[in-house]
Amino acid sequence: MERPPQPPTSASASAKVELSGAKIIWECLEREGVDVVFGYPGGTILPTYDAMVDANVRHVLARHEQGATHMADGYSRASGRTGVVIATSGPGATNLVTGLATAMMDSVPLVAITGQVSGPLLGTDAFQEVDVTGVTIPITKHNYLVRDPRDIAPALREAFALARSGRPGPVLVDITKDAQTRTALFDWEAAAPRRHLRHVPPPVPEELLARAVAMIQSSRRPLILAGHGITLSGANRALVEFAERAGIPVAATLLGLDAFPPGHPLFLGFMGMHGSPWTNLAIQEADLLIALGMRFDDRVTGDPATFAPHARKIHVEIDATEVGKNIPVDLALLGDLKAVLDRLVPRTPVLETGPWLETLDGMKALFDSPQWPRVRKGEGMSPVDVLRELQTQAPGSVMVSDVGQHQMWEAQVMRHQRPRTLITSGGLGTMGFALPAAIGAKIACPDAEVWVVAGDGGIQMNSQELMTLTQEGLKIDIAVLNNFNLGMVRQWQTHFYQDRRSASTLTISPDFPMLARAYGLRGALARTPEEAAEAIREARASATSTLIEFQVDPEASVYPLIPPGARIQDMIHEPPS
Ligand SMILES: Cc1ncc(C[n+]2csc(CCOP(=O)(O)OP(=O)(O)O)c2C)c(N)n1
Repeated sequence: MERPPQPPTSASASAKVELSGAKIIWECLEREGVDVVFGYPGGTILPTYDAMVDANVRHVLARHEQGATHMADGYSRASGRTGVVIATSGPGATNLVTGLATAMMDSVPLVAITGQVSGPLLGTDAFQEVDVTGVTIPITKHNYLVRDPRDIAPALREAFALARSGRPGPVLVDITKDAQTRTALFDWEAAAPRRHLRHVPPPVPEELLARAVAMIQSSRRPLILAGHGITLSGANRALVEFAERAGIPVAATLLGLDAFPPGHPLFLGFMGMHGSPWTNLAIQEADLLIALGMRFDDRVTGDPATFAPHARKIHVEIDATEVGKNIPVDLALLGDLKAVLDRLVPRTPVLETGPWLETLDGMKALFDSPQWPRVRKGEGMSPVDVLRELQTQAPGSVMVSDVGQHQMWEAQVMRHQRPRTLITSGGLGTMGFALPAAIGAKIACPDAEVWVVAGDGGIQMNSQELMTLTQEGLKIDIAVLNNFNLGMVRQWQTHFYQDRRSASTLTISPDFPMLARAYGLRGALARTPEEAAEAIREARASATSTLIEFQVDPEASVYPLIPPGARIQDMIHEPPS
């Protein structure tokens, strides 16, 4: 959430002044260009909240620290800036855990600032003491425990630099209460970060680029696998140039779906467990995979031993630890994706991929139709039809989806026209993510039309943030696909547990439209396609945010489905008979 470098604030740029640690925190945030933070106060962070009164930063008071973290995350994903979340010690800090893990898995730059009990109390099991740096080591890029006000500025500056450098991610800075109240000489210049420079790999050697070019040159059936790294590095345009120049088709991961224009003739679409069959079969037929900013996770590969058996693999990746982790590769180009592509594109040969593209067209024709993706013709409204209607009426919206069947249908049906218009928890699969993330996204992009797509299960996980939405005067519309089930769990029970339903039926839920109204939104109910179309029209026309409950077929399942760990060719196309 950084603005361009700011003019000096209360402490002048060059002068070194004695300030409380709390004031130093806000000085640093302002100088980092932060204009909004998401948070929730409490005892050990009170000095910082007190100093906030004089700071020039918007604070969004969430209703739960998890919500605040997802808001900062959504803000970052929608804008490319670093999100900031603030919480108190103990339960406030532990409530950040799911949000930090979500951001870590999806490489989202965040800075979390937590209050901690005063230095003399550390290790005494003091009231609301928890070792949050210990708790968050595996789910942050780095974290700090700051006990001395002199260390606040260096820690925060380094935290911002680390969060956005190399592979982005969350960084937590835990600051004791007495470090916030004591004073120190604030010296912005002297606090400049140095360590983060280690995280940027050196430029790719020319000879490795030449090897990549040779591999591309000799390929007849090349395929690009586009991941989240494309958008994170701003390589969207470079990707289009690369694909067009060489005539290489592009498949996308869930988080790569908005990385490449969906209507482009070279776009093959969604790969992986619920990806389109032709995209997955293309992977199995390819003789060269060029993986760009993606990490071959298990939802993409299925059984790694049988994944892309005929393909040599080039992996362009900024994080060396990802290379060869899940799938062995033949060549790794380590570095910022845009920097690598900018050098690779002019060297890329023009390939004769016509026959390969014709083969792919043939494969696509076998499956693709206006009815794809298929859901059973069952009781009630088809969830896919609801999303098609949303696509027709609100193309180009920022779609923020939760986790479950609706997330997969959203990915299959909606066309994400521009980078940063699909926001979803891909790696951690965090239910309850969408509503707060949408609040952050809307604050980042106030002129965008923003939609939440959630299930009846997930919307209940952070529904308290409906209050934050109204409090901030935001216009966000919410589509709850109510299938009266934890649908994805029910679907797995159907396929993998002989349809024995265990704790997957939501026998009782709140009256969703009434719940929306209780929080100051409009509420609407749609049970038929006609009602759905009308409800979407009315929601878009209204200045007030609307939550629409779409009651959909409880038994609809997402197809295709590659069973976890199975071979791509074992994909299931329809319900068990
Ligand atoms: C926090 C969390 N808890 C549990 C899960 C496991 N899980 C994945 S999908 C799902 C069901 C989601 O149900 P709902 O929100 O109604 O969406 P639907 O699948 O019906 O579209 C569950 C419980 C999860 N992903 N996240």
